[in-house]
Amino acid sequence: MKELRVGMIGYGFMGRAHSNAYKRLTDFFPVQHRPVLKAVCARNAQKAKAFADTWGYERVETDWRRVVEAPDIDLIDIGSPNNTHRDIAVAAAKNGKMVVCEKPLAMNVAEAEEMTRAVEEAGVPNMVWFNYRRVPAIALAKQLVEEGRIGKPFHYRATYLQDWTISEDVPQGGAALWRLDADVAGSGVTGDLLAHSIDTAMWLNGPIVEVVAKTETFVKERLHQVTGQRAPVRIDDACMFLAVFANGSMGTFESTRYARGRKNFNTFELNGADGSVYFDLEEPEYLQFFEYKQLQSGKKVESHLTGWRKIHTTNSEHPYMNRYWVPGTCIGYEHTFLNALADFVMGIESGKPTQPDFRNALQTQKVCDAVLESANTGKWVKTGVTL
Ligand code: SOE
Repeated sequence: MKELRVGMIGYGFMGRAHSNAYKRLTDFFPVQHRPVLKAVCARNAQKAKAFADTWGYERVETDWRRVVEAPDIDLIDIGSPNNTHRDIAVAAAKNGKMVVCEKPLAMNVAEAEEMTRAVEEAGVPNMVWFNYRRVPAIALAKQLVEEGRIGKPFHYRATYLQDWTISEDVPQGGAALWRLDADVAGSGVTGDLLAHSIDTAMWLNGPIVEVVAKTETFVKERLHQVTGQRAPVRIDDACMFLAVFANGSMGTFESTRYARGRKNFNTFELNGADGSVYFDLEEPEYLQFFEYKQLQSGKKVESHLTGWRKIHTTNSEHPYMNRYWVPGTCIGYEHTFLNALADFVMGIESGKPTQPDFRNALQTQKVCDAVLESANTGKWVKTGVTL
């Protein structure tokens, strides 16, 4: 077994999700690399120490530069806020480290391009943690598309709804709430939630070539946790956009943090000539599939039996499930990160890099930027996606 020595930047929600994946990797997947949790880095030494003690990191750093330059680290994991991604990724690549980065890849396309150039010039393995691709039901949807079971696609429909910022008393900025601060997050729901929807959509249905969007900021001013002052809110609280795919199909995307009762409601439906698939993260182990058949072995199908199938994706033949438990038992949110890490490590070992890498995630960034530009201008915007 080779060691995969990890330097983790950030200790929040994603630091935990990724750390869990490193710790469980070799328990579930037959890989040749054993992750070693070398260092965790955060500006707050006390919090980083508590994190290191909980998750088993060997040491704590407060300056990320020391981690990306450390000779005993192979892989830099960027789980810190969005405005730190570019500098850390570029420096890590220059130091010859592998880089795995939380989504969205960057604050904007210019940064994402610089990061992509840096990892490609350095020739280092890289990945963006778009974890929902690794939900077995979503990976099964991809398989059905590739098997030609959806046929010519017409419509793609995605929603990503949450409700945690409805109260005007929620501050912006600082620990846990940097997602509301445009200077740190880059955007609101577009980069945070729609980036997931766009990544899934383009994975299943190909490039999005043109968009028109509308955004809204419902609460115009919030207390800023860092400055202690009330300040204008500059992120998009909600975003809806229409999309045209390169294959000629049409898409609608809706995201908000103001859908009372919706905590992490991430759904999509793809409708084609021969079938449709529907997924809802509130029922994560199910993929719904409608198969349209007129003739079967020359005989008319029994049309009174046609209908949606709700496939419980927990059998060993379903994506990733042969690594886990017996049929009928399900896996959870944390396993999507474990599956992503396993794909990344198997990609290094096989020499066939896993997706989405930085170049692939750059395409999602292009769509996000086009959506925000369209929301500003009110016009259709070409994305320039080159998948
Ligand atoms: C935001 O609330 C958030 O934590 C996103 O940042 C994650 O990417 C998403 O998966 C869950 O919601």
